[in-house]
Amino acid sequence: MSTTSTPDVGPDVDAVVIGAGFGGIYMLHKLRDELGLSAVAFEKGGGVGGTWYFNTYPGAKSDTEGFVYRYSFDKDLLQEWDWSTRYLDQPDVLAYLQHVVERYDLGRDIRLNTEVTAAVFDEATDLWTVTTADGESLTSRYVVNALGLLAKSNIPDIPGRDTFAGRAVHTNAWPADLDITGKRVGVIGTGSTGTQFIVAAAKLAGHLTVFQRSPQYCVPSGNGPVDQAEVERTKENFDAIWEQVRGSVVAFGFQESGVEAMSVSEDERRRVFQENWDKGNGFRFMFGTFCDIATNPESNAAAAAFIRSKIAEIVEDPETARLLTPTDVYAKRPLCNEGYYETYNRDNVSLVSIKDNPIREITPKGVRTADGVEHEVDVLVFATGFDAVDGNYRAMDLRGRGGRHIDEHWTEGPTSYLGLSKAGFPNMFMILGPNGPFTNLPPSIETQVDWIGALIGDAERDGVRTVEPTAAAETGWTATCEEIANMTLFPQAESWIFGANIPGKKNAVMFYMAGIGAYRQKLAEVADAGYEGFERTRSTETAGV
Ligand code: FAD
Ligand code: NA7
Repeated sequence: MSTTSTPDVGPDVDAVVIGAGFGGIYMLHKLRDELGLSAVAFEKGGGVGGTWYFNTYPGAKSDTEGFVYRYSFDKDLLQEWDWSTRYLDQPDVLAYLQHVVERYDLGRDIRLNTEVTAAVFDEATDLWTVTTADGESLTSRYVVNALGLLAKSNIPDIPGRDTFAGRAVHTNAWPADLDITGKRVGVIGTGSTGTQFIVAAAKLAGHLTVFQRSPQYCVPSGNGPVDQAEVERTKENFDAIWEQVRGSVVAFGFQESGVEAMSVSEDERRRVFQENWDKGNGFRFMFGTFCDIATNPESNAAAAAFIRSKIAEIVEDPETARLLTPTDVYAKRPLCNEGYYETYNRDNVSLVSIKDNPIREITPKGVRTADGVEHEVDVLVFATGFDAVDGNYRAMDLRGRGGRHIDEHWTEGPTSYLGLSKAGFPNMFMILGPNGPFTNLPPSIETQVDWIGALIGDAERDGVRTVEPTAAAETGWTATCEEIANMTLFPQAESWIFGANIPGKKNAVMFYMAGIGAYRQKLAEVADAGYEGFERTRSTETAGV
């Protein structure tokens, strides 16, 4: 550890947290209530909850089963908070997060409606200056970004977009006063959000027109009511459940399979696929059936063929079935839903394949496709996803050492050390930063918050002035993530996981795909080795501590 003799200018607060979703809420609690630091969180939304504050579109819900889509750090809260459906509807998750904020009285240190526009590190003082959209600035020793990895909306720049005379909305900014009952609704996008919206909107809209770019592999979610007896049984088992989750791969609360798909007979494969189709859940279908669906092309093709056979069985109109049937690799974030393909059997739903018949323009009345047809709608919904992972970082004037903007560091795509720190950005941390784990996210968020909290706690105890990863450590972690990702089939599918959904975005590995268990082990090893890969400085004033 080196020492510096920079002057000790007092900060306004010890720590700033940016964002008040699952990540920011727990981070604020950790810093303030467990580490005893002064901390403030800035949130650009008008309420806490992040994803669950903004995504209020019809059908919005978790696709992780509710019993593991929550925090695990508070055992009393686990026993107190009930659920009544297998997946959590958006209002339920929002109410839960609001409850957590109230439970720990975090609201007094959360500034809502406050967007951070800049966070700049000053090498003379070793402090961050954080500036908000209303021009206010404050200094802090630590900055933790909890900006969300699926939080910066992607709204494609389709010609005529601004001429539409009806309501045009992105699902991540659903207006409270928008009721689609009886209306003519168009939706662009058939990802996780789009499929949720389509199933729900079909039951409300007068007519629903789906503009589909890519057909999707979607399995049933198995959603339905959960009775109180099952809730109580789960509560009794929570210790074992969380232990399993933390040691697993995808952290979805089921045991991943250890069996290779091609090691069993075709009949047995079909039986296992059917069994998991009946149980429901996208991650279960991809990781709970066989261990190599996401890695072995032959196994992947078998799973894909099974789903295709289901589409053929379910969808009544052969041409609609053909358009809904994917032919590519099954390697996007796996989708699940209740009755997605069945929805296309409804009279009030029509499908337009914009791969074959592209959107030419948006008109005042609706959407015109290449065949000249103008699809008239009252409401046009962009379920077009997010500038994922690094989008919200680049949106800020975020500068580390030497005044270098984060974009200058991330010319080849976003990188990090361990998904939570960045070389050249001292005392700055990230929750769900680039190359963090690809899992059910709350357990990974908790893992990162706990680890960052321990690192900051140790730094405080040891009189550390700055802590940041070395460039070599970051390069090593990036190489590890690339190596692991390239062992999977995910890079072969065009999706947000690698940035392929944003025109002009550099395709890059953005996740650590070895699972939460391996990730937690790596974090433990780094900490046990005295925060291997991190450089720490101490001020002369505290050097003797
Ligand atoms: P977020 O909840 O995105 O919060 C980030 C916050 O930072 C936002 O409130 C944002 O306003 C704020 N912010 C960003 N930039 C600034 C700034 N410059 N200044 C001030 N504030 C800022 N994950 C799962 O694991 N399972 C699921 O079932 C699941 N379902 C999902 C369903 C939907 C519809 C969506 C969109 C995502 C889903 N996700 C799911 C991913 C989900 O985002 C995470 O599970 C989790 O909610 C992320 O929490 P977070 O705090 O990291 O980010
Ligand atoms: P996704 O998964 O990125 O899906 C976005 C959808 O929008 C997808 O079907 C895209 O087509 C489509 N899209 C995107 N841009 C365009 C343009 N320009 N034209 C037509 N269609 C377009 O985002 P989601 O919100 O559904 O899900 C993101 C995550 O959030 C999800 O995994 C959950 O964790 C919650 P494509 O299929 O790429 O051809």
